[in-house]
Amino acid sequence: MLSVALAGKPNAGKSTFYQAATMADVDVGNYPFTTVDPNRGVSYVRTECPCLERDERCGDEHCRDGKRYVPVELLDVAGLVPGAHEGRGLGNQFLDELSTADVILNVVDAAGATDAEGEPVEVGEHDPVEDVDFIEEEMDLWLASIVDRNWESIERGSRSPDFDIDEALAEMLTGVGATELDVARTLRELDYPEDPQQWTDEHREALARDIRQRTKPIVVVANKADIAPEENIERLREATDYLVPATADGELALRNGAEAGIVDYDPGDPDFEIVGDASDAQRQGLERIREVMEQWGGTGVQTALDTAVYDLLDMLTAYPVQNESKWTDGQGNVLPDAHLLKRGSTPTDLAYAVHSDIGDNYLHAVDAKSDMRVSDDHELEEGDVIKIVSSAK
Ligand SMILES: Nc1nc2c(ncn2[C@@H]2O[C@H](COP(=O)(O)OP(=O)(O)OP(=O)(O)O)[C@@H](O)[C@H]2O)c(=O)[nH]1
Ligand SMILES: [Mg+2]
Repeated sequence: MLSVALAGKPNAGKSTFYQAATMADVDVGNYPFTTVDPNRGVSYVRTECPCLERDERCGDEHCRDGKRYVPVELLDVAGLVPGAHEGRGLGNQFLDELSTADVILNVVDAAGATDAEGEPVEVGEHDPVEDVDFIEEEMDLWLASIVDRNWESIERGSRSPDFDIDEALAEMLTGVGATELDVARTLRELDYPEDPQQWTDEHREALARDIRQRTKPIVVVANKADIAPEENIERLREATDYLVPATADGELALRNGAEAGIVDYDPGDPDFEIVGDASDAQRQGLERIREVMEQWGGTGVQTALDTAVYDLLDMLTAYPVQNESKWTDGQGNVLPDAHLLKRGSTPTDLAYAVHSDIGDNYLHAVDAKSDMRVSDDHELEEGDVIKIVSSAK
């Protein structure tokens, strides 16, 4: 499963975000290092279900009236402070836990109500833009330290006659979540000596930085938008490529409210409706959340996940079926599976995502929307429904 990790300084709202996005019970507190052991759970990205193109909704458990929720793993780890790569705070342990992540959500306290170490201060006292840069910096230095630690063994390996520097680096870096393709692309960009003895610290840092950008891209979540000065959010937007204003607290209240039957709200909706009995205090709280949602187009929690997966990682959703006219699996379930694939993926890639046997024995594919056979190099599109014909038993 695709893995999204929440990173950020302590007390920024990572666990609140996690709780809202997974509905799991975790510790939340207004002090640094509330979270020590990582939380790992299932959350969802939201897209339009292909069943919207048909007369009837598919009725799948992950589809609510055409709003399709596709599972991803969500990881919530301890807060990160400056110097974490050298072990400050809960540094190293935290960073190692990010190895499996495909994309990072850097949760920032946009209100500036916590200092660099996560201690509470007055709203606006801390500049949240600093929290954007230091996370990248810490992650780069962490990767650089892993490269450093492994360098001796690479040097040792270079004495063997069939030593290949590209292979040696690929072996080391796949350990932190890079694919062979990532490493190949990084090495193509960099200018570096063949002999590991001639590498300088700068070479190693450049390698680490490039691999980090490729394997751990970052969306910045401007959290606590409900109390943040608007100017902070605008400056954050200028300082980063992917920014999503959010109120994790607000999302949590809405999900709890939906569960209790007080509000009608699906994650990612731009608004909600009060449908049950709510006390005056609850109503007031909900109306406050509505104001924030009106300003930013929603609570931002779902948008942050969607931005990370669909925009930054550039993925699409494809739906394998066995029956191309009914869009069902062997048991008659309509659109039972949704797979996230990189844009540019082909039906063969989808076949492998379903099962390696299906991939190995792939024969051809049929686009179930047009009922036409598609070529092997056909690039899948968002919402494609595909029947894979394979000789696998
Ligand atoms: N106003 C406001 N407060 C929030 C929001 N999200 C979280 N908080 C508060 O921020 C504080 C920290 O929340 P946590 O979720 O524990 O933060 P964390 O980043 O997991 O903290 P550590 O585990 O210590 O690193 C708590 O008091 C939350 O209630 C939000 O959207 N708005
Ligand atoms: Mg936490």
